[in-house]
Amino acid sequence: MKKMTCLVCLLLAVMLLAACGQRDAAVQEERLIRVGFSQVGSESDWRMANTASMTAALCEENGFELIFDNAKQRQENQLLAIRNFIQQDVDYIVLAPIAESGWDDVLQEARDAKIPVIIVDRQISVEDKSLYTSWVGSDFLAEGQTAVRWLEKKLAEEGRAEEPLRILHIQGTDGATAQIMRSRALDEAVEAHPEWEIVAKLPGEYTEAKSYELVRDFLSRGEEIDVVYSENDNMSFGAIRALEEAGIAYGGDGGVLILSFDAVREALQDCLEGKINLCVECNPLHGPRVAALIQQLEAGEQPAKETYVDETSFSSDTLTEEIVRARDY
Ligand code: GZL
Ligand code: ZN
Repeated sequence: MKKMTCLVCLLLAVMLLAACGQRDAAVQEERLIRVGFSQVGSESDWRMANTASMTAALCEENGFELIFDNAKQRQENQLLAIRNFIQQDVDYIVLAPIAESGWDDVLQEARDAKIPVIIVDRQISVEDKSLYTSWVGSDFLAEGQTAVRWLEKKLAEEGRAEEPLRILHIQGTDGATAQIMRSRALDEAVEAHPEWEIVAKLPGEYTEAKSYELVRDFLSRGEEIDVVYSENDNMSFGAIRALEEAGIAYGGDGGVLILSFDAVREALQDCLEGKINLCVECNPLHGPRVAALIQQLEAGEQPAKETYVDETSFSSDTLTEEIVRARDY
């Protein structure tokens, strides 16, 4: 009898262990990867598209629990968000940095807490590059060079090469990689073309409202311009509003040439209608790449340190209705 009782106990114990194992596996299965994402803000159409892409990819169905923070274009809010993520002991921190500098201390705190950090979009400049695991974003210098090459070609086609050229430069948020590099491309071009002149650099902070105010005030001084080099589409929309109010022709033949960055749908529509001459694409759809990077890390793999996204450009002679309609942002 005694033997029988021991056998039944043994059987029960084995069944119990198996059940726990399954439960653990199920729990393991269900355990979501907790990601804290610090986003710059909601300053532009591009930024909204980037947020949509990130939140769609880092969703529960894909195995993630996303903790999202909108820093409203203030770095101190991003530092606070990252410290909160560390307090909450997330599995990963994703940072879309507003500017390149100021991250060394907070990323050291993340490393002390053994939380890997992934950077998206703009870059960061830190003493120790091992403070972040990986970066996904654009080659902003190449974007700027695309715009400059297009301008040189346009001027040559119009027989205006080597003629004096007055450029109004509307810059994005100071210290953002997109601003630094798109500006560098223009500055290098002005170096190469002594007949080109940047008549003003306006700090548009990537917003339509700020750009409109600055361009309106600039134009009220009566200075003539030939080109607007605008470091994102929303600032181009603001500049266009100011040009229209001042009764200055733009976009088409003989008007002020408008070069813009991001290539969001509204800008492509303006390009199709001959209001914007060139839209240089900046791809905001980083969500799937970041999700894949995290899955690689979960699988114990070492992802690439830097991943550049593919980008192109559009001008009124290459754009079609279909391209604009197909644009999902
Ligand atoms: C570029 C991104 C810039 C966009 C702007 O990757 O950082 O910030 O060009 C956005 O539209 O505000
Ligand atoms: Zn020249």
